Amino acid sequence: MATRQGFKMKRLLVTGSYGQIGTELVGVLRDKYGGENVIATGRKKPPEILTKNGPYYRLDILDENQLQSMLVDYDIDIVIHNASVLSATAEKNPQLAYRTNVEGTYNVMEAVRILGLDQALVPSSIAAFGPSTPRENTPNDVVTRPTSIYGVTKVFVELFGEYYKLRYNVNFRSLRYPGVISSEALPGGGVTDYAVAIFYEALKEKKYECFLGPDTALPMMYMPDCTKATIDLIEAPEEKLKHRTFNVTAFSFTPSELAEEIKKHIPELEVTYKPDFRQAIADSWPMSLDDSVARDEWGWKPDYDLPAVVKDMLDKLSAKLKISY
Ligand code: AKB
Repeated sequence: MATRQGFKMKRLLVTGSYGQIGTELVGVLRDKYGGENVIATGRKKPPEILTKNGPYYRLDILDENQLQSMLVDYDIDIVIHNASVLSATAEKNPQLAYRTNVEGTYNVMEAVRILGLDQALVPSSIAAFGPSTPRENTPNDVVTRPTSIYGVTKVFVELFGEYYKLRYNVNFRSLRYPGVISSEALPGGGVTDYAVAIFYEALKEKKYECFLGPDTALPMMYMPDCTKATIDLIEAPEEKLKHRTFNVTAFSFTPSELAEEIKKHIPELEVTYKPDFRQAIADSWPMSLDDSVARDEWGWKPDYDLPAVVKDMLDKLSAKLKISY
């Protein structure tokens, strides 16, 4: 087993690792903790990026015996439970969202409790908020009464994790991720997916039809900030944490503001708007977040602003798609 200065390196298991966040998070974790110390898992055949520097295993998060055996067999200390059905897909199949997001989280928390593991990090989302939450500069500790099934499952994650901390002293930690913009894996089934799709279409077609209206502001961040926030929270000293669940954000923008920023590089881009069922979900979420609790307790601070994200996304995707701009 890999050691650093004579100490056992932490071993981590990531569920849902082929998802938008997992795909990049696993690589960053492996750079930090060593390839063999980060076990990527999921239900599908993984992309090469997840198998080249470390192990990947098939794991069904609803199979609690398989989960517990794997945690024992690989001597895992920390579970990052990313497997989740996202907002738009969840709305189409609430029963699937319940099973994956609620029962999956139950299985993870139980395994961490029974086996006495060091930590469970289970992401939440801006979807935990709802129409009765103040939508501007939404505080960390405020009413959470979501109207989407995805949001309902994320409130469960937060409250169940915090209950396990209180009742069993399980080291539960959670981030309320905003929309995440990324160049490696496509997001799968969220309301904020437009903020990635628009880059592909801008490069390929020079036009994009957005499923949200032009003025729909949502909190967002770039993937390098998302992976940084995740690792910083995992590593935050326990004595500094007064909360277990944290708002994190980098900036907010509307589809038309994002389009304007992309047009600075691709002036021909034409964006049209045809809101669908995802609009109502977006309208129930915060427009901007107050993440001062994360900043105060564990030093959260994003590195990327919107112009930097747009430039970096266009550079990365134009190389990947072999389309110059
Ligand atoms: C989604 O749109 O469902 C996710 C999220 C904000 O949690 N990206």
